[in-house]
Amino acid sequence: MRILITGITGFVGSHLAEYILSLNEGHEIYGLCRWRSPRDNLVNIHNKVSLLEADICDLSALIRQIKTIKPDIIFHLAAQSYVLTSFNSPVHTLWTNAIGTTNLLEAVRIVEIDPVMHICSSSEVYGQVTKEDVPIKETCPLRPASPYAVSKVAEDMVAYQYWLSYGIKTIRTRMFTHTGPRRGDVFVMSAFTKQVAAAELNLKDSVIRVGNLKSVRTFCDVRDAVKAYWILVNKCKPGEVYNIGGNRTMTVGEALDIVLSFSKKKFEIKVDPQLLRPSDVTLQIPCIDKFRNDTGWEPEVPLKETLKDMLDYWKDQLSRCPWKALTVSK
Ligand code: A2R
Repeated sequence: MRILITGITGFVGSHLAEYILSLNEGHEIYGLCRWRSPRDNLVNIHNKVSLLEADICDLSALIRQIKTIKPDIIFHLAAQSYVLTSFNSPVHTLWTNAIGTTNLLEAVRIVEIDPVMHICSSSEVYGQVTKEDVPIKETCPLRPASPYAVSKVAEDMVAYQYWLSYGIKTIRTRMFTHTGPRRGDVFVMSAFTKQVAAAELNLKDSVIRVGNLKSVRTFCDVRDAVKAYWILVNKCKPGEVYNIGGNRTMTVGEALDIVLSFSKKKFEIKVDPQLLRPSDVTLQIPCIDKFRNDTGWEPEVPLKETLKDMLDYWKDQLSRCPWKALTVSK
């Protein structure tokens, strides 16, 4: 099958491409990227995937590449993916996630192909839920609490509307917290593991900068997440929406304690006001019964293993490129 992954150079896209290749089923993988997209995440598979250039904000570029590839399956992962940045760049976030998704759907409609399309919405669409809403079902009201969340509501709804109006076979996921090696270092567990790795390599002091440690999250490993996405396009019905997430619920502070237990160093924990969101979503516990019942998927990777792999990833990155300890990049 011909498979297109938008956002293939990102965190999830690169793991998804690796997973599909590991199945050895002979699928052809195409990825959309921009001319300056970093290729580092594809280092293990760069000669096994075909990269084509298209910014999802450019409809004509999308039409050109969709015509060339004619994919059977599209995983739409390209996005401005960081909630805090969305407060600084709301228009860019809405443009990329809402208009970019509409462009992709339009390109599929205009080129007249009939792929199964996975549309990556987000648990952020539920916003600040009440205790009665937890665990969060797909029927929970949408109360988006950031420009990112609003952009994902739009992405989610436009995908549904293209199914209703044109029969374009979209299936939406609302993935809860997922993490793993290669996660951008602005994301909480990646930021923590990077700081611990840098201190262990004596590249920085033993201070961990943190945001809100009281937020409750249910963690899922990215390698479980991409398996879920693959099962989704193969087993689920178009028009559906699914919550997907892990099964280990704890505060961000408790997850930090696990990371610190890997190290013999003593760390000082310092709250950085810049890491606190203007309106924080603090209670993200999913009900994944619908997806579990429809597919049989279960998260498998233990959180301890995920966090250890992230620490090892950062140790490897920082020992090869020590200057990365000085910067926070995405
Ligand atoms: O920014 P780049 O050039 O490095 O590429 C990123 C891509 N992307 C775009 N691609 C084409 N046109 C655009 N205008 C555009 N803006 C961003 O999306 C990168 O390859 C990918 C995002 O990667 P990450 O930030 O690592 O996100 P992650 O965690 O892989 O998220 C995947 C999906 C997204 O829909 C999130 O909103 C959702 O999962 O949580």
